Amino acid sequence: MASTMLSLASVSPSASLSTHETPKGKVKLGSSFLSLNKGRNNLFAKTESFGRISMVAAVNVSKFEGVTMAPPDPILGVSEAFKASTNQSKLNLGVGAYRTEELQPYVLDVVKKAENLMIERGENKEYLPIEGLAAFNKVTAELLFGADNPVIKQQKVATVQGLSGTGSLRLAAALIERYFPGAKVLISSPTWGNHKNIFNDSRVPWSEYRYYDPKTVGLDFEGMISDIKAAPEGSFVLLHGCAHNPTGIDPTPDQWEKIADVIQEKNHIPFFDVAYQGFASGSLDTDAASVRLFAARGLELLVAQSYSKNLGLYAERIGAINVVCTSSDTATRVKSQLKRIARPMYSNPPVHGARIVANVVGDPTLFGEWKAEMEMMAGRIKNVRQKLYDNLTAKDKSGKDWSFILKQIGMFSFTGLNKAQTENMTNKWHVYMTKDGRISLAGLSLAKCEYLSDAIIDSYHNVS
Ligand code: PGU
Repeated sequence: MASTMLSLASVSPSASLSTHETPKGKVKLGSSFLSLNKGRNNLFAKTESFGRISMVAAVNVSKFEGVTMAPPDPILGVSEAFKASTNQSKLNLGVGAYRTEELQPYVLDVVKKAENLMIERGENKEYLPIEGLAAFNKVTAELLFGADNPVIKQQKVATVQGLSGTGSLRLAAALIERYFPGAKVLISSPTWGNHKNIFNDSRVPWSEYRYYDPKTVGLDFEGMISDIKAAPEGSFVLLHGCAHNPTGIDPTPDQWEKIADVIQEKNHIPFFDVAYQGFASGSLDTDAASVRLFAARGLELLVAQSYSKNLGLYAERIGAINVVCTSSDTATRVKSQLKRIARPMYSNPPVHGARIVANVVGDPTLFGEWKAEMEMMAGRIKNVRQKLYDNLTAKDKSGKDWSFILKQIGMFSFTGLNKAQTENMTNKWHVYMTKDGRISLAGLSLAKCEYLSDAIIDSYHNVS
């Protein structure tokens, strides 16, 4: 039904809204900016002026007419497509989320015990302080650096609870945008796709450093070093603390030392993303070695942490941002600014996951049980990795060397399949995976390894 309405919106700019054109086609409304698309999506463009009163020919026009359809997320969109499939053989190897051998989600026993403790104690649901739960912030920094680390003892770390790894990275990005205007963040090529979104939305410029070498299916160490060296002095260098996503390839301890050398030489600031502590090697300490190496050099650094994977707390959104400073005084000021950034973003963080982490890490018995469960999860992934390799080697008669799969660590395998091949995996074999060729081995069972091998061999050899 057509409807016509009279609008006073454009009687005169000053009579309705206090607006004015800015050079970039943006209209300032009070102190915020509203982007108005020119042409057909612009509601204002539909306005015809009749002297001081304007007619708007609005034929059931939505105020959101100019909003275009966003593309599906390259990772979480895969889960949506998987859910929509009715095929019996379907396999979700997209998102990095741990499944049991029966391909069911897994809630850790220690998490259930920690939740029971919360009920027994009759914990309330009052707001947390802006910086989060104090008991959580204490244990999370200790877990990362080690309780005896001088940076902890000397209170040089500003720790603020964040909305898991993503939210913690976002807080850090906002801090960089505010206090290091124009500074660039260097990210690995490739990296977890959301890194680019986080820095784009935070208006922090970024560029890539070489990381993966498809020829060796390994680390392009020379390329990495020379790109970090070539970056403007004082850049932030984003590093995956362990279990690099998506490649599953980490620098060796010796290479970490050399990376630290060049970062130090160039006065860069290391910025770690630690989303898999304990999941790479099965040991929390081993997986924190890269971060501790940088801290031991007395460098200032940022570390975002996540408990999505290692405690299976995906939906609880629990993690932290840690900023190691040269003095406790600086750390106090940095923390105050992180709080200031968090307050208008989400006010204060959720309590449930924070209490779980605080209860598990803070209790020696539960902590020991957690380590055993993490080893079990990391062990299951290693078994699946081995079985997949065995099946590929036994079934593929072309002589292709699949041993790179065994060299990769963590939840993922970077198969080297190209976009067309991954599409074959999904369309023909109902194997849901990201288009960069990554598969999450955490979503694979021993029973499904043979089926997956058939799908990979077919896609690899029969699709170019
Ligand atoms: N950093 C890296 C390197 C990650 O791989 C992930 C999760 C995160 C941070 C953030 O995880 P949080 O849940 O916010 O703590 N990556 C997974 C999960 C799906 C996604 O893209 O968020 C993945 O499949 O790559």
